[in-house]
Amino acid sequence: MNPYEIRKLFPILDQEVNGQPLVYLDSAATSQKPESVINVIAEYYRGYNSNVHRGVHTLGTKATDAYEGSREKVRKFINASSTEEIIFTRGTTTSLNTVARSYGKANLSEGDEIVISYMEHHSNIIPWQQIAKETGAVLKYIPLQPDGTISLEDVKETVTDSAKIVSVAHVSNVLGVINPIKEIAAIAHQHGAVMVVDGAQSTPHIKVDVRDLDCDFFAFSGHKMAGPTGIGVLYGKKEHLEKMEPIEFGGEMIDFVGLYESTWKELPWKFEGGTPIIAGAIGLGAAIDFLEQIGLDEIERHEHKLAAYAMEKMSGIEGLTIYGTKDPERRAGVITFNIDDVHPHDVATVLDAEGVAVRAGHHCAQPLMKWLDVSATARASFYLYNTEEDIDKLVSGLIKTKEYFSNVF
Ligand code: 7TS
Repeated sequence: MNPYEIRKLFPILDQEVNGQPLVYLDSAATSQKPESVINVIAEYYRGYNSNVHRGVHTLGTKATDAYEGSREKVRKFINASSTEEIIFTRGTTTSLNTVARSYGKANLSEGDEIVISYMEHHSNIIPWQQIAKETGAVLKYIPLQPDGTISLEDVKETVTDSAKIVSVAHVSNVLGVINPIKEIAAIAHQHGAVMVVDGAQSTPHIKVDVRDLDCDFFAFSGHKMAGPTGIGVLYGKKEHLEKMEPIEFGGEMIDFVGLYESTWKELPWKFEGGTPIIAGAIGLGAAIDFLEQIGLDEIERHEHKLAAYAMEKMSGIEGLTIYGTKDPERRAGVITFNIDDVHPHDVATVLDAEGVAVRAGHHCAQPLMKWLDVSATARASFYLYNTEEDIDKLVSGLIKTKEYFSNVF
């Protein structure tokens, strides 16, 4: 299927914004959803909405089968060994907080080191800052190369025997750079640290194999990969999850409740307190079906091609700076940029008038903004439904932006 055909499967894209056909270039914030995912969620609510894991009635059994069926789809999608290693959460943020609050709290003490990088999203910074404060652990940062990539030499220098946790994004939401997680995990393991991966921006775009990466934990969100909001995943190696305490207590996650003591269900349910995100998990399963039908390799190839095309066209615009590596093979479909003397919010506003949706701001990565020495940037991010025509509209919108602001001042 070519991107023009794929685009037709996303009903939201068939509309005009400000009198112009919508060009959606903000998929790193959240992706659009295909008709098939929307239908599967509606079918659940219309046909078999019921709570899971409780009753023996027919609707409840159907809902449980669909919910647990999605867990198996996730397992296969990331090549985990067992569904016991797949925990449904609200999203990447909740998944990373769970690792910090549960694994971190139990395994960190005074002087231990948590190693992250300068390119992390706030969701992979703040949980570690907080747990460092509580436990007396120290937060350390892997520096970046001038092109915004991570060098393994720097990882080797930063990760020492004091490191207990190394947590790095698989793909940066700002620079689009794909990090060498497998190699970083090997270094972490040499020093006895666990490897945590923020996969929010990789799972939608490139094939993820948690066993090949040999990471200990892997977090991602459904809404960035054609699925609904409010659902995400925490993968963890069974050997860790078995020893970890839940962080949410209540219904669903218990085995036995006494007056003063209680025991927990087995994996993965001990981490899923309360009525789970049933419609979300079923929708995520449908999103995985959809992405697998197109093929992750095909999606990745398409995005590399679009990124290369966009970078070539955009670098022809005088005064436009693209941040991060210029090698399209090392980046996913995210291009972050600024135009000299134009605030990124103004760039986004002029583009919006042209029907082109991009994001402007700090992209929840303020330490990276500091490293780039900017307060904000504009960001165009692509997905499987974007076309070269979309990039052409972005580029003509950027040229208009430049013209507009050079006439104003
Ligand atoms: N990690 C990365 C690398 C992200 O890009 C995001 C969201 C998160 C974690 C948090 O995911 P959540 O689903 O729990 O919110 N990134 C963005 C973004 O770039 N623009 O809006 C949200």
